[in-house]
Amino acid sequence: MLPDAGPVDATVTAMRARELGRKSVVVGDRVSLVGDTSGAPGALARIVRIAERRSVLRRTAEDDATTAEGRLERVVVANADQLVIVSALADPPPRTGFIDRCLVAAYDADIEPLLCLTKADLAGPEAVLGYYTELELPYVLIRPDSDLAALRALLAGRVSVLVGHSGVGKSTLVNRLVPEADRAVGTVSAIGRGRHTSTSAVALRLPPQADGDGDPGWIIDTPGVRSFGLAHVSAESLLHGFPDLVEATVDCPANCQHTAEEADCALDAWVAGGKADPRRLASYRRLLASRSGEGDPREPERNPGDPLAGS
Ligand SMILES: Nc1nc2c(ncn2[C@@H]2O[C@H](COP(=O)(O)OP(=O)(O)OP(=O)(O)O)[C@@H](O)[C@H]2O)c(=O)[nH]1
Ligand SMILES: [Mg+2]
Repeated sequence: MLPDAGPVDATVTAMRARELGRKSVVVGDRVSLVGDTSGAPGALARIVRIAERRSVLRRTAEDDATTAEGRLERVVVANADQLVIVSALADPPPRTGFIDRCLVAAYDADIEPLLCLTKADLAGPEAVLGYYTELELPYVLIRPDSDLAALRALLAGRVSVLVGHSGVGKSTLVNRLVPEADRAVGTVSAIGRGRHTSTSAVALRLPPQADGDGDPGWIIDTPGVRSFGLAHVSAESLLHGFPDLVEATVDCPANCQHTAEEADCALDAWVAGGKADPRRLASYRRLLASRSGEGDPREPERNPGDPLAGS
């Protein structure tokens, strides 16, 4: 918006101006427009400037920075304040390895995480929550008939982006939060994988809250992802996704890589002393290994103890 244009509350169709060069505009970007910003049918404006981004959530297709796919970095959204990690408790089953990856991405992008456990009518949250006991990770439980007031309060005043596997219920939730959103909702096939019903990210303004006139916030629905590649995150930053482990590493020898092969890595004693869950250390080391090409690429995000797909 140009300074002299004044505020306009309309849905405006705009195209990228040539002067933007190769810079891409992503969902969540704040942009300056020129031309017809009336929002009238057929009106077309031009995007001439992208404002500096407050946060950038990225992912790579794969973990491997040595391959073309792995280096292909996608900006998922700009300017998000909160990463809502959506995981179904069943159908498809939760994958703590995937949640761990999202946590790494959130801390790396300086976006606050919120764990959103859907399909609580199908299975209980105990196993997933038990795994994150030491993290003080905020969470909400969603079932088809659940009251969304607590979630609305957590979304108020912020830009939140939903991420999760296909079929976990992101669009279903968006439709409940924003009744006029009309996001397409899919079915989950017998093997527990959704069919990627949503194909692009969309930001929607949340309706005003019943009890106040504050900013209700924005919610961004995204297409389901199979994995959350972290090739763009340095090995050191990976650890920030594991705040329950990070404290231990002050006792590590210089240049400790924190892998299972490091004889004196302080993380082993930390876990043996009951300071953190051994499954979290295993997950961290699995992530480290996947980035050096040693992990199992077929199931990068399943941790032992997660329920098995289809069983
Ligand atoms: N039992 C149960 N089913 C749910 C719940 N939430 C969503 N579903 C169902 O799960 C299926 C998939 O929901 P979607 O909202 O399309 O999932 P999505 O995460 O948007 O999937 P993609 O767009 O492919 O990423 C639909 O059949 C929903 O009706 C829930 O809380 N309980
Ligand atoms: Mg969807």
